[in-house]
Amino acid sequence: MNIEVKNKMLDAWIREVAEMCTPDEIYVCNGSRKEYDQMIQQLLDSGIAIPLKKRPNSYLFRSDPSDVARVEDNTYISTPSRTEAGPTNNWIAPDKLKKTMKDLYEGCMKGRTMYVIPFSMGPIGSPISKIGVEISDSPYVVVNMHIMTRVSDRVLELLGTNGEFIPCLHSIGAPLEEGQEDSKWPCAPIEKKYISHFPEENLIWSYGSGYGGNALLGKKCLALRIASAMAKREGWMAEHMLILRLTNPEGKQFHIAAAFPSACGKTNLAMMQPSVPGWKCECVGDDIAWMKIGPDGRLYAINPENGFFGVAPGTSYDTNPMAMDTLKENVIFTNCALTDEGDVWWEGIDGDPPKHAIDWKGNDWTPDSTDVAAHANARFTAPAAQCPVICEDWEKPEGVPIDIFIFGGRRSSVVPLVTEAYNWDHGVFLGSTAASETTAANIGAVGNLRRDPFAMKPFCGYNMGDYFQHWMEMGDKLGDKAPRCFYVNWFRKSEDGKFLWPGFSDNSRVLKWMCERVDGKAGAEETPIGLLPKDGDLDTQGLDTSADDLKELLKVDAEAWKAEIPDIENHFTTFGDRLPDRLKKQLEEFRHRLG
Ligand code: TSX
Ligand code: MN
Repeated sequence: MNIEVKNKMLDAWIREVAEMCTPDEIYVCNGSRKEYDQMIQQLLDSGIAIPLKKRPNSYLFRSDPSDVARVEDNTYISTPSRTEAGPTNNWIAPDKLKKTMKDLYEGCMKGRTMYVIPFSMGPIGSPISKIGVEISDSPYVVVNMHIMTRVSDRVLELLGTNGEFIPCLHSIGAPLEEGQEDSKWPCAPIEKKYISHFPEENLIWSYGSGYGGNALLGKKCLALRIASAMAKREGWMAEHMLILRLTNPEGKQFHIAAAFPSACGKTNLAMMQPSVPGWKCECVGDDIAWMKIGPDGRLYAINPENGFFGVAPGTSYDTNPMAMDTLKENVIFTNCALTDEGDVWWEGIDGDPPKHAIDWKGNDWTPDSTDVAAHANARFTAPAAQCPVICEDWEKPEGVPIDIFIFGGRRSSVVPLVTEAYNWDHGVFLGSTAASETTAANIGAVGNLRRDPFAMKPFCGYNMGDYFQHWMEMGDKLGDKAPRCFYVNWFRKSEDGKFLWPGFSDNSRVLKWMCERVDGKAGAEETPIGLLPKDGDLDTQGLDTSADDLKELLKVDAEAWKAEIPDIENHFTTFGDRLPDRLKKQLEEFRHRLG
């Protein structure tokens, strides 16, 4: 071990893990630039990292083709009873799961270095931040954690001798026998992959995968699954939400937190630049919001992350110019294609495809190839501070005051461009029934409706019925200081299959209406589904959408909504007696309004 660890719990845990996993060496990280450079050099020397000539200090990694995404079927919320995990989570009893995983962890770091990574989720020392320590045998995890979290020796100082931290144990599950040659992306087969959470003891155990949310345990595992369970117990919120600041021409600021399921362009919205003259938009975060009620009774949000771990395919100067400018240097790319000029490439990036490239599997690729060049879940890992429109207050320890919650989904029909909830309970109803049609990018048949309440289905660390109740109780505490709730759908299509709304920068028109609603300046019309902008309420100046298309975008078809009720009922039934009565009441009132 390279340093002496003063925190007693941490020191004991490191020794215990080392005894179980039997690594060749132990290295405690300090988060320095020098450490990052050394780790990268080691990854370059072993041929695992590929330097990119076109982007300073940027590297491409290729994962094993079997290890390309989060493994939801192997993800567990291990509470004493199955009911505490609820119907949306896989469950194995803690004793049984720990026994299985201890057998896997036995000797699993043989031939490797065990890295101890102390990190802070949120600005170091912020009252809303939490400290975690990840133990991992993957140097790829170390460099990604450097970007995505605040890895620092200051975290160890802050911990002192008795401070608390969230232990996150990770192994790729590929011990090296003496003389055995290592592969470029060692990992375990799918049946040995486990992403386990023990919310009762704030503990994370991950085994067998080196990819993304399976391995960078500060993100989905700590900041969402474990944090959501802590938030429930402690009276705050850990949400799968982007955070942005809108400033109107008079200089008034509005802070928005928005939850969307995958394939809705959350990162694009987080960095969106308004088309409405005089309005300014800045990014606070693109994925996770931790929110606490402040001394003034309002809800304050921080982004617990330090970087963006974004989907590369589809990202371009057209869809997200601010992300493209974030990616110019100091970036880790995973499973993108490599061009002959030494740059990365992916489907949907600007310009013509290269005549030749190396695809994400390391094979030759040309535009005639039947396979994609970049994997659909190829990623960039980039420092948030590099985003040209990062909000100057993004690291403010007390966070930013949230005025507006947005829920949404991807629907080709039925759901209008925007709806405002009548009140908090109605807003919780909209969040709890959020749904997206599946696209080619996510698994399952294309066009199926998938409910993803609050975009938290894969990320809620306890019974989702109780989570809905927690939302209700937060509303009670916030009272008239609660954020206003809205539901959006950028993806409604015309009968001939064309997107009705231009989206992207023009979404600022919808956000402007929301801000003006908060300010009491914009009108709205009562409909059975909620409040909608009526003629003239939405700023459509300079927009070339036809009046007919605008009408179609804001149409409420009561019959089509009535046809959705059985699916909502089914969805609610899955939560059994954990479904809050206040949501049952919302459904009854909705039914009644539809007539
Ligand atoms: O991210 C998207 N947003 C949010 C942007 C701030 N996307 C991409 C989704 C995949 C991740 C969108 N796609 C959006 C959107 O608002 N809207 C659409 C649908 C659409 C696609 C292309 C066009 C228009 C709408 N193009 C033209 O009309 C030229
Ligand atoms: Mn996410």
